[in-house]
Amino acid sequence: MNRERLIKTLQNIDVTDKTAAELYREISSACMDEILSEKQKAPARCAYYFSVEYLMGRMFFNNLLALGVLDEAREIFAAKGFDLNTFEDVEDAALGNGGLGRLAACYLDSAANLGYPLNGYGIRYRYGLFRQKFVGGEQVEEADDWLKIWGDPWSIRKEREAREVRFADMVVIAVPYDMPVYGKSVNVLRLFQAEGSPEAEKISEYLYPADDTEEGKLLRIRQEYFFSAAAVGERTERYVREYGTDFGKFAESCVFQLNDTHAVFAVAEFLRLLTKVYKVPFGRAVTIAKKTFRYTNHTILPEALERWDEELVEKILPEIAGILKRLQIYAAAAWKAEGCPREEIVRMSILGGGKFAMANVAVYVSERVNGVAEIHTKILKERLFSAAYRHDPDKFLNVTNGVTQRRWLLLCNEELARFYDERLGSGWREDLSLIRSIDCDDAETLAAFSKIKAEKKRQLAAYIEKKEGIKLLPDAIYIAQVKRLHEYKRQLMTALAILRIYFDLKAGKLPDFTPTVFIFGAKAAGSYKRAKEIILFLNKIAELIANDGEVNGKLQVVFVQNYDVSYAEKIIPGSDVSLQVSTAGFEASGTGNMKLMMNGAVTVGTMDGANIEIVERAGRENNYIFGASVEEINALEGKYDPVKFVKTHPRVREVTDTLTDGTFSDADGKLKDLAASLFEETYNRADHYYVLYDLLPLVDALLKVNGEYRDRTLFTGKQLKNATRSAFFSSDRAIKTYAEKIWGI
Ligand code: 26V
Repeated sequence: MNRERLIKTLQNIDVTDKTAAELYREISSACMDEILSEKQKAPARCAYYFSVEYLMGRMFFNNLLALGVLDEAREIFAAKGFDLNTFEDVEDAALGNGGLGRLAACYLDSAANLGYPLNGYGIRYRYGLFRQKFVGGEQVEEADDWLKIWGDPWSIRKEREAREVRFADMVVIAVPYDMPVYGKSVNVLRLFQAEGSPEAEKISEYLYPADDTEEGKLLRIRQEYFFSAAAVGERTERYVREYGTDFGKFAESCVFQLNDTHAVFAVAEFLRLLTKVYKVPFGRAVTIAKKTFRYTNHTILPEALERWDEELVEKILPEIAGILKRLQIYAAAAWKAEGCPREEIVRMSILGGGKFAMANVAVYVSERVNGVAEIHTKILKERLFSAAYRHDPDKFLNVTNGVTQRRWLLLCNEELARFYDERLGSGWREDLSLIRSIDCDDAETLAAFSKIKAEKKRQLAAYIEKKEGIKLLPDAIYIAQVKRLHEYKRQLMTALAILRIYFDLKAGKLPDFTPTVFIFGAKAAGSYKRAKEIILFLNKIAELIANDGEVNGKLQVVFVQNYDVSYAEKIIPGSDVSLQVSTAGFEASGTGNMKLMMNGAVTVGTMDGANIEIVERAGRENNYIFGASVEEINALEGKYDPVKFVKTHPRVREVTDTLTDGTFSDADGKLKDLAASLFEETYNRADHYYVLYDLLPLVDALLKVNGEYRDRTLFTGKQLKNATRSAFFSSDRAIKTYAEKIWGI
């Protein structure tokens, strides 16, 4: 890439009479030309990341930053009378729904920036995660037509590399779209689009189509096999062209990383190609697969662990079903020969109760299996995969997640980046661990940091006013809970805590209360009724408080619409406090917690996921840990009765009563259903996630924050300590660990 040439091209772009979209495409394609001019020699060994989700967000600013032309481009176009910030309206590439997909994007960013050969495989969905609006406080979903206005100048269609993927009832064309990931190396995210017939096109139409019907399940299986088979097909073909059909060196040339179980059909497809097409004996093919695959688990929630009906797979992929059954027989024989107890063999089984256990396939075939935070990996070893762990302990390891500081600090918080530049020079931009040396007790440093936080809060307030038409309270504490909406993440607990504070304020029990704004951002899966009810409840609380002249100068709740990567880039730098309140044991890691820490928010959180490692590094005294630990939660099992619990805890009872006592209008019983989730056995035990049990400790933690915030020096010091101790949570560290300990690249 030739920086001077690119600058010259940018200078020569004429802005007159062009729409923003035209300019966007012109500038982007000038950058693409430079990126693609880079001649790369193919490395001897590559890692491939298999993921159904990539939450890339906006590529424009990220790529200009990576090319080292962002600041100059801003100036060049400003001089022509065009503000590059116009492109803040560009649609996110939201081909994912949460942490799993954003992690994939952070990892691609880090690998390219560190020069590791890591390429991604996935699906080019026609529509990304739905766009969210609120109507009468309820979530309404709209199709995310992400290509409509701005197009996709950051990918190239590779027509000639299209390939066929065969199902029993249809042949689908997988057309690759390559998105270069620019850094020290130029890697590729290759997304396949399904074509060939209207039926075929459905496969890459939507991310996570509802799978509550047989038709929906079949579509999901098709999606998973579609991209896995296209990817494995091209890798094996490429290998055969270079090395022939022996496959003895296959695992030396590539390693396949399974991001959760969504690409586990790649294992079966790999075995199918080797045995059926290239005539490799089954046992030898399994041995090669075992050196090729790696698996990362991202959740222990039983409902999220994929188990596909044998019958369904049989119906559209008979050969694949056959291979998986053969693998079950092969693995069971091996386990038996090695003296595994029967009970353990059952627990590790690939096929059981008429279903394929995709996680068990992944664990069996992978050379390495990892969890995404210390506590999560411990749970994998002791509970979810305990049989496999006993059988093969060396297979398991932890790699705590990380986030890229290029997007989550340099791009979204230029002010903080400059603060580090002024004190450390620019070396920290390459080696984030250098920020640890900032003196957090120095008065001038604290004042400078405090000014930055205030400025980011002001920017956030302006953004929310523009987007939502809501003015945030000025000079308030900004507390953010931004993440997927799920019962285990306990947004409902925060809602009840806010009501508790609201009642106490009204009763005059909190005379010194510093004005506080709670900012929520979350999408609820379209079919997840309860999650949608929680959104509605929070919106009703927001309205109740906003209309109450007694408290609306002290307390405010804002639930922003359509939370996405770009919204996160505003909320995260502008928040004082990060809410990470999942039931201990349920949040595998969390990554929003890391982004908020990196931007100097203190954590109000439970001892769950990466929160544990965050407070270990930032100091428990600089954060607000509350609630039951994993051990306490385990000990409560079978003993906790929320109905009895509220009888002895009137301060809890008072707020849960609002769900049923007419405080809020609830003609269709949506809030009543939330009460049922807490007090009745429905699809889960009553209060399955211990919302009521941890509620008052959360209120106490929030009030402690509120009190300590008044000592501005003390509180700013805590924030700065969090920011400057966040280097461990860089995805650069995580990717180095994957490269060294898992991939060998
Ligand atoms: C998926 C589903 C789909 C069916 C309904 C319930 C449900 C619940 C959870 C999930 C999540 C699947 C995997 C996932 O996104 N895990 C997230 O991965 C992040 C990156 O490792 C991690 O930080 C989050 O803690 C973890 O939830």
